[in-house]
Amino acid sequence: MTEERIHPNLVLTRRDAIKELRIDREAALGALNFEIMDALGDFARSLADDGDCRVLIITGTGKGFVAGADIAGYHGVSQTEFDRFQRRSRKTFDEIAALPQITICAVNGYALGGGLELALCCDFILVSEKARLGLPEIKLGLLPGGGGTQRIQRLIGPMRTKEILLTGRLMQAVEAVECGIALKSLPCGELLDGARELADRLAAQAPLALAEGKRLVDDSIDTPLSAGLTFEQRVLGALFATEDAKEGIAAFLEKRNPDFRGK
Ligand code: CO8
Repeated sequence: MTEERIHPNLVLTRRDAIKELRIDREAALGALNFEIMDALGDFARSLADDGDCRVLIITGTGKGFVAGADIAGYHGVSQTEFDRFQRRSRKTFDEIAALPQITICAVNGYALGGGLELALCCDFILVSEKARLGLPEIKLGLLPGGGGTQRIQRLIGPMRTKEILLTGRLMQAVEAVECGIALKSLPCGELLDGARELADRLAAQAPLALAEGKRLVDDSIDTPLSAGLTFEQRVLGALFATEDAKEGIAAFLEKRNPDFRGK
């Protein structure tokens, strides 16, 4: 396990094919300023080219995962600067959502505004029992700008989205699981172990099938069913030709664990 501080507020750990990114800005409950958003974008771009990493865990520090955009940092900025941040955050969040790696967000505390939007860019959200999730921008006279009105409704539907968005209330962990935002809720001290356990199970799968499976499901959101079904069969056909598929089938028949190589 190696640990590296890639930015004053971002700590990166690597264990085999799994990377863990911890947002470390406890004094502001993980709030995202321009610099952290830039650094997250740089990190996502470099990770996209890292063929050795198959799973990314994103988590926070203390009682905040990310309590949103840095309100103090944006207070008084010009409209131009504000618009630049919006474009930047859109790009960063899109880059995280498009990562070929499987992404797990381990929400340790407050995931509000941009924090919930960041979590929604991940494939899996696990929450600690103390986590609180919400889109409270309306209380500032604003609305979300990082996908909050869009990505969340694909999980919970338009009516629940409007209720969360338009009241700005915070959800408890149990509600986030019940409504489908989060996969499961864990006691605080078990959150990271739970995320690592899931990461291990994912990282053990055939790498090409893992990445293609994620892409098939994600792309289906914008694809008509017939085109999605055709694409699914093309992907399966291409996977059938891989060395990993031959290895997986041989390992099953020989009653042994497969040794997948990502080829
Ligand atoms: N930005 C900057 N600092 C923050 C943020 C934030 N989003 N959230 C918390 N902090 C800081 C607090 O100011 C405080 O700092 P200090 O100790 O120096 O006073 C510290 O973190 C601890 O916070 P609290 O004392 O408030 O802790 P509590 O446990 O009492 O409350 C809450 C926790 C409920 C999370 C509370 O801090 C809160 O409501 N935070 C704001 C949440 C929020 O509104 N998030 C959405 C932000 S808006 C957004 O994401 C998109 C629009 C961006 C436009 C901004 C234009 C100005």
